[in-house]
Amino acid sequence: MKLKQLQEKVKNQLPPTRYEHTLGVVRTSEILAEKYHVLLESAQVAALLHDIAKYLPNNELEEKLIAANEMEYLNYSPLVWHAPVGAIVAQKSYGIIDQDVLNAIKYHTTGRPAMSTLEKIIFLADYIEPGRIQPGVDEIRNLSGQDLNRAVAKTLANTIAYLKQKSSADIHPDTMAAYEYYYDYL
Ligand code: DGI
Ligand code: FE
Ligand code: FE
Ligand code: FE
Repeated sequence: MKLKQLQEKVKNQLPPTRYEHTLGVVRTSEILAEKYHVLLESAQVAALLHDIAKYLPNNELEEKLIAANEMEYLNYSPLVWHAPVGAIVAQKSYGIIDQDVLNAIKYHTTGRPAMSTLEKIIFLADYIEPGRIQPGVDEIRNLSGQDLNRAVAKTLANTIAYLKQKSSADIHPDTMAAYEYYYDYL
């Protein structure tokens, strides 16, 4: 499928505000891909599809996780389920076979230790795209242009602090493991 066709299909699948967010992630990923020498097309496809499962009802997300043998996610917040399911949908319904692209979608919410450059780009672009206004986002926008690992470390620190303050007890272990891995870059 050509990028324009893919974009049309995604547009028809998402509410307008989420599609706007997605286009913000695409643009941000393009800039980072150029800067950090990642294949532009991989960044565009991963960004376009990263939230493709965001509006599936929880019972459908649950079904898809079980069918794909990814039950561990069910022990954690439903807010993270759309990421692994997004990778499943990208493969099954969009014919994506590039494992790096699929991983970038799968880990865009939690992160994980030792991410590929593409994974880091999607993880960060999701956090810093122009529509985002959370506290500290400008610092991470600046860091993203200087040092990807440091930007990832800071994003994980901010996300964990935010989740703890919301008293979300069940922070996903990939998020914690990623934080431990990237902590030295802070
Ligand atoms: O889908 P988006 O809104 O674009 O962004 P996202 O995929 O990064 O989702 C982030 C939401 O997930 C945010 O509200 C925080 C929440 N969340 C819940 N549990 C966890 C979590 N995020 C991380 N990183 N780790 C968790 O364990
Ligand atoms: Fe998401
Ligand atoms: Fe995110
Ligand atoms: Fe997103």
